Amino acid sequence: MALADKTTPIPSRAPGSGLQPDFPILQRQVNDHPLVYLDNAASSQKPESVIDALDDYYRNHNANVHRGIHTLSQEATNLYEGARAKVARFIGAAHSHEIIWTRGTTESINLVAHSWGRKFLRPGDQILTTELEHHSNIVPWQLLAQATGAEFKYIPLQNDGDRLGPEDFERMITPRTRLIALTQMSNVVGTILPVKEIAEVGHRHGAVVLVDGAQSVPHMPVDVTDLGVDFMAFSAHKMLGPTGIGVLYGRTEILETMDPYQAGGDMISTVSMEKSTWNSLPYRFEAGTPHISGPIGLGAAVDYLSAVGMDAINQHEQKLTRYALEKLGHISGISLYGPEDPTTRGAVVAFNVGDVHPHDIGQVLDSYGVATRAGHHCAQPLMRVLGVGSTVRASFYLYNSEDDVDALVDAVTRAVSYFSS
Ligand code: 7TS
Repeated sequence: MALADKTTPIPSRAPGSGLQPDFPILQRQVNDHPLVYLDNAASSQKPESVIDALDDYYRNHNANVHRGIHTLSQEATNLYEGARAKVARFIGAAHSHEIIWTRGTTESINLVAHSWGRKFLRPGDQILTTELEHHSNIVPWQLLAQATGAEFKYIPLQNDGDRLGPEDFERMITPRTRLIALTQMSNVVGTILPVKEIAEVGHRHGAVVLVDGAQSVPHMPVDVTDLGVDFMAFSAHKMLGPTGIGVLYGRTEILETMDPYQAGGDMISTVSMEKSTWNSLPYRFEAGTPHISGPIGLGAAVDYLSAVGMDAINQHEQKLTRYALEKLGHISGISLYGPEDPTTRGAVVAFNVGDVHPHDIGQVLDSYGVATRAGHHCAQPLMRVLGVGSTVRASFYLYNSEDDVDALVDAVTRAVSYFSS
């Protein structure tokens, strides 16, 4: 059976430039320069092993899952469900059925807003979030509040370096707070929030706790059971996996109480023209033919990340972030945002230089092959706290090295001299 277990083990290696040969795209030239890919918070690159897993599925095992008794369908099902078990282990979930496949973080959060929120929230109930969030962890709750009469509340930031803690949630929580929705790591300033302590506050007051793990799960060890959270949402494409697939982790006891998200095939147990009943977990939330190759690719990504080791990845990224903050800090006129202590932030560095527009900086960086992102990063409330409309953002991953940081600093220095001349 378990075809998934036949995948070739990936030899363990240290993070850094030594991994770059595993990523075909990193061999590219961009604008006559070697590509320096520093837009990992938006999406990561894919190793050969992930590309191979997708290729192998379509070449050798392609069929619909859960419904055929023929060999291909059984192989596809084994690969697909094997990936669910891998992801469950990767995040410390107690059961595979607590892993629900979605299109990504955004859909995972919308699923909870729809299937849990619309069923359980009443007028006057409260949803509590923070000013640090990505739009995906703000707008679904605003819509839910409008639909149910619940109140949308958030913890404001005093400044961009604020590391919100349990005491901030303790101050804002009330007996009517039904949900706390917070990020584990900011996609703009990198702030890491102490989710375990915050979840403890939420639960003591009877609230359900949802964590946006889009930036944390790819970059640090995350154990949902140890953290004690009720929901965790994340996206495969930010952790070496394919686009179009993501995860909603949910605690069994809560998932069991929720209504389906979408209706159709696979999510039902019985259907008559009068009434339908729902399938067991996780299929109740997975209507229709799923994205079969997506989880298989994510499973291969999890194998790769595990072989390198999440602790090693996290330490490597902290080292790069410290180095980048120090070197960028020497550029005259630069404003760096976020916590100063690199141990309390992820590998994301947002900055502006004087009053040069971030898009202009980003374009010059691209002309040197350095890929960053410029914009509001889907975090407009946080931009207001920073007092800007947008920033440049460099974000690192396991295959980046100090040489990449040097290339960034060099290109920013050239951009600054270009715009000040
Ligand atoms: N939450 C956080 C913290 C994110 O960083 C993102 C994507 C999302 C949610 C949404 O994830 P999706 O996969 O559903 O789109 N962040 C970014 C970014 O920072 N730049 O591009 C996408």
